Amino acid sequence: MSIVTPGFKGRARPDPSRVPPGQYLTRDFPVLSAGPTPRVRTETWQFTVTTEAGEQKSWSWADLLAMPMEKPKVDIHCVTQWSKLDTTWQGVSLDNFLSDVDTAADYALVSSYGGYTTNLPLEDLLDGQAWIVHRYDGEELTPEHGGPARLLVPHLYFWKSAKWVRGIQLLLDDEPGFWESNGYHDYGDPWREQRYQGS
Ligand SMILES: Nc1nc2c(c(=O)[nH]1)N[C@H]1C(S)=C(S)[C@@H](COP(=O)(O)O)O[C@H]1N2
Ligand SMILES: [Mo]
Repeated sequence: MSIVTPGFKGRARPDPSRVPPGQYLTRDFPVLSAGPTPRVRTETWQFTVTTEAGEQKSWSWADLLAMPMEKPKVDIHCVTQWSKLDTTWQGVSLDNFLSDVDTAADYALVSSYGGYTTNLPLEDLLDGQAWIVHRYDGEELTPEHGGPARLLVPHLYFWKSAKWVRGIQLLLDDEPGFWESNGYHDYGDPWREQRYQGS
């Protein structure tokens, strides 16, 4: 008996249940940054949630490390068409930061050290769908990939996963972030190929 893999040509064949349309699989981890990598020290790192009323709540690095840790294993999909399966992270679910916040907001604008921003509906950050992660593949998250900590929202294109995350502004009205102001789709669902505005 022989094991035959039809059509195998040395490149991982995309499994359509795991890999969204128009994506290919990669084993390495490309770095995509719109500007220089900011060097953020954990001693001064803060993560701040600001409500539409201007109320703020901040967490230090020590606060973050004391929160319930999860180890999400997720598939990620970049709009430039690479996908990576079963990536392993460690961090804190956004539910821990947002559940006690008094807000009527439907939208969130995430901001990063270095000035990057990205927007998404608040509900996409809740119910175990998003994390602040500080470890990748069993190691500290490197600065190139967003260390000391980044957002991870794997069900949307990876540009929504802000590196060097600094805070979240809760908003009553949607406000486009950096790429969303430059032609990328407002929502960015990889399964519906929402790459660019109008798609
Ligand atoms: N702060 C910040 N976050 C960012 C970006 C960026 O330029 N700045 N690029 C986004 C894009 S387009 C992608 S595909 C992913 C890339 O993450 P990686 O470099 O770890 O692969 O980060 C996203 N988060
Ligand atoms: Mo991207």
